[in-house]
Amino acid sequence: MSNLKKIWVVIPTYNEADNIRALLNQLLELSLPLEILVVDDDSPDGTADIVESMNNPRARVLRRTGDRGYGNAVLDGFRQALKEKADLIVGMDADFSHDPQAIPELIQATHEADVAIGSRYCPDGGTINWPVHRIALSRFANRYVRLILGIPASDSTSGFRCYRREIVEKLDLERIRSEGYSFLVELLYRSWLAGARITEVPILFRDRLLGKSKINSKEIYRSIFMVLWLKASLHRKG
Ligand SMILES: Nc1nc2c(ncn2[C@@H]2O[C@H](COP(=O)(O)OP(=O)(O)O)[C@@H](O)[C@H]2O)c(=O)[nH]1
Ligand SMILES: [Mg+2]
Repeated sequence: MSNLKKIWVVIPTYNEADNIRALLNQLLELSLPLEILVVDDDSPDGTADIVESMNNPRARVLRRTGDRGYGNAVLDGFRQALKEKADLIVGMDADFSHDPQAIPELIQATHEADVAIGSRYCPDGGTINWPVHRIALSRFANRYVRLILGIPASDSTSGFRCYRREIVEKLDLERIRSEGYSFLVELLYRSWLAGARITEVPILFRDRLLGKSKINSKEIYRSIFMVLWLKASLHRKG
């Protein structure tokens, strides 16, 4: 049944020239008919040109210009996937922190769920080589989010997820306010409020070997306030 589904993988990129070709090759080698959309914010290192040079109809690039941003890039990718009739949308990073080999399991999990999260903090999940301050921050963020918003998930900040089309259609994507880290929390919170069944699949998250993280402290502080804003402004219906 699942092989009849149209599955899109949306990968936001900024300066991932060191990773993108190898990642796309791994995705294309999976025995799944994935359609891949790289959403690139005009990376100066030519990430988008690399995707185009691969000349594979299953791996395309959406070039964004203007303000760059992880959240808006993902949203543009999701809009395109909906427009092109994707049944399932997988979101993942380009830096090999999210192992392509976990995708079949994520897809399988959406048989019984609307959102399947590749999770570091459920039983059997974990992180490899991640600096201890990043682990501490991520753990704290997840406990904080759960305490304030009550989303039934142990890893609400993971960007490795598979969504069923029906749940993405229910979200008013234009209304999403956050960028960066809280973007993932907002997307999950809105999904949960819209009635999504959420499930978690354990993953081992590896720190990137090549390229640089784009995290910055301003983003972290903004996210803390954003979670409170979400709590104050959005409520579970019924
Ligand atoms: N299009 C786009 N992608 C971004 C932007 N910032 C980060 N990314 C991508 O989002 C993913 C996660 O970013 P990363 O820097 O690895 O964040 P970290 O894993 O939290 O350190 C990677 O694929 C990045 O290339 C951005 O401003 N625009
Ligand atoms: Mg990363």
